Amino acid sequence: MKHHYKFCFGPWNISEGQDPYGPTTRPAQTFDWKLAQLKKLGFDAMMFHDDDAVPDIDSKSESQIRKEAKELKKRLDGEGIVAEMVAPRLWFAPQTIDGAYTSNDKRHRQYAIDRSKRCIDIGKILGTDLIVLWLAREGTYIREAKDGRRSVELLVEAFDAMLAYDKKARLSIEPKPNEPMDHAYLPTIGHALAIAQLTRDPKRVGCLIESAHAILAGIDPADEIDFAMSFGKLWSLHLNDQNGLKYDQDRPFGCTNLRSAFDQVRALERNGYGKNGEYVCFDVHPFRTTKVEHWMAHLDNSRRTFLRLLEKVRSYDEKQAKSLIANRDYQALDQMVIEHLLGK
Ligand code: XUL
Ligand code: MN
Repeated sequence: MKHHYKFCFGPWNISEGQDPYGPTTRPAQTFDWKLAQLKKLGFDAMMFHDDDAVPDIDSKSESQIRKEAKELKKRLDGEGIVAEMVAPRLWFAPQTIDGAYTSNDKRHRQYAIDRSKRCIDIGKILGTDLIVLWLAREGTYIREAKDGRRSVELLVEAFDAMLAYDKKARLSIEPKPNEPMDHAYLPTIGHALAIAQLTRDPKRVGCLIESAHAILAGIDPADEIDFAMSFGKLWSLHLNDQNGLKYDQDRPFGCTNLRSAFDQVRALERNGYGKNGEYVCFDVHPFRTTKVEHWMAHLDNSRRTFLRLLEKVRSYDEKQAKSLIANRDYQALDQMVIEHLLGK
């Protein structure tokens, strides 16, 4: 089947199986090994955190960071792999314990902005203008610990500092309602696109939808796609799945709710996602129980499921659906979708 979609994942999607209750279950692998897997599976691009690109970034000078980013760019070019985005990892350092851009400590807020600038430098060298912001610790554990109104101002100040630093950079906010925080300040795409309007250049502030994050917010991921794309603001995508309201599971795409996955692919198709060069990324993790020899299956399977669902979207009987809708026979429409997905 002919299609225009290009696929992507990040090095953290080849996780080693550690969870809060136990150690790793698979051996560490080199970055070169991960790159080789990406090529072997027919993926086109890799997404990076700033410290995936330049490890131990906080201990390095600006010139050292640039030097290492240039070396990485050479390796990627050698393999024919594109860097889709770079994201500042603002949730590991001691300076981000109480939040990054919204920390109550001014010096820590400055650390977050400085580090974001280094992230933009890396993106520039790797050839991407897309900076993804998963705002992990921008929220509260204790509601009264921060002033919500002030936090919105601080977020806008930080985004403005990034937009001013590089006139080409685009910020793609990845909302998630909780985990690690009790409540995050930007829990949904509506929040992301609304705060974009307060920045110095709203045209350069868009979003990234992750299926599981929408599910955690109790929202339909396909509706989030239609909403973001109505504004022309869906610049990246983390497809995966999530079984209800629990920890962020990053399950393979479609593995829990196939029908919702079908609806997501249908929304992407009707909005022409990918036609401006956007990538379909899978933010999925192998299960803790996964054996070394099956390590890449969750990524391969997510891509296979996406392509199988694309066939289902393209062979969906739109005419029949239209006539059932005109007759308000949603019972039959419901069954038609189920039988289409089940196949003959
Ligand atoms: C966290 C998450 C992150 C971002 C990148 O839930 O999805 O991996 O996608 O920082
Ligand atoms: Mn994600």
